[in-house]
Amino acid sequence: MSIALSEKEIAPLNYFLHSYGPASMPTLHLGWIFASIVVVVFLIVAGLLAGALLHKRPQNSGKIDDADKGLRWVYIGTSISTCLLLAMAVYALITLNTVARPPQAPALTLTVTGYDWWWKVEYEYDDPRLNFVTANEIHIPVGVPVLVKLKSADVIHAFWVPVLAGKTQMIPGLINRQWLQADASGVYRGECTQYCGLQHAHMALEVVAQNPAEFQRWQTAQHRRVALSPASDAGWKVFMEHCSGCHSIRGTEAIGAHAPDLTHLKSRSLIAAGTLTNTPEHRERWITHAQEIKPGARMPSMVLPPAELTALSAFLSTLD
Ligand code: HEC
Ligand SMILES: [Cu+2]
Repeated sequence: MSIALSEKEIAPLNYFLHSYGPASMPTLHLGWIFASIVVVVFLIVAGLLAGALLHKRPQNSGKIDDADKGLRWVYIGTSISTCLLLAMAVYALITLNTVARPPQAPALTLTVTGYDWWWKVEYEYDDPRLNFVTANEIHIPVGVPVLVKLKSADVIHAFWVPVLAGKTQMIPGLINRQWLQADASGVYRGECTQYCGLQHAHMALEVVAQNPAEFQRWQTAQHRRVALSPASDAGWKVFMEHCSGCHSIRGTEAIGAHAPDLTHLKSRSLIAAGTLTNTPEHRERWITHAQEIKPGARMPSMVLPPAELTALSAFLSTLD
């Protein structure tokens, strides 16, 4: 039920056929066992019904014994289905308990906050100087549990990476918890699964599970601060003027807090929560046509003179 993936391969989404970790495997089994029981029960009931319809009822002898015989089957049938339902309830509760907590202490804790319509991802460390923020793309080391604290900045969202774990709501004012673990490296797609407004369908995320060395390399790159030459950089000036009110770049004066952090924008493979691949052309199109690409998104389409757009685009390409 889990096929080996290469580092960059995207895992199949079908969570009824695939599971890539211990937070989702027990529910996959539960789903199949329940589905099988339901089918068997249906076949038995349908068979009995067909039998009753086709069977010619014998002349009623009027004997009290015959009625008793019929009642006996009612008792037997009721007892069997009651026991079966109880067993299913116990199995469901055991499964819930199994997936509620990770089998070992989480190797990493991160906070994911849902916004209309993107995800903020915060990595926190004992030394707060190492903390960093990214968006829409979560990197985790393979084979270890990761605890995800879930928050919302506006309405109710829900965090779901189907082949890694069940879904959990993100409720304003509450911090919910969810753990996930990927047992194969690769890319796992997630979606918001609580209707949250116009662009709910364009609120995807990617979980990138990497072997420890790869993950370490990514983490070190995220810790790095951006080296800027602000005075001379025309693109940086455009950014400060038009973008820094919403977007931040760590270690600079751009500290806008209600839009994706762009410190290492180029390290992400998609932009606008899975809407476009992260190429220079798409970044430019997004800046000038955000409202056509994702109508209602909390970023306006920006009208910039061509020279400014070129400078800005060159500047964004340095954010790796
Ligand atoms: C009014 C606030 C606001 C302004 C001003 C703004 N943005 Fe945005 N930007 C956002 C929001 C909100 C998103 C997330 C949209 C979404 O995915 O739904 C976003 C997304 C982006 C993304 C995609 C990031 C990712 O990882 O998905 C890029 C790149 C970007 N903006 C660049 C810019 C640039 C460059 C400017 C200035 C020319 C700018 N933005 C101005 C609010 C803003
Ligand atoms: Cu949603």
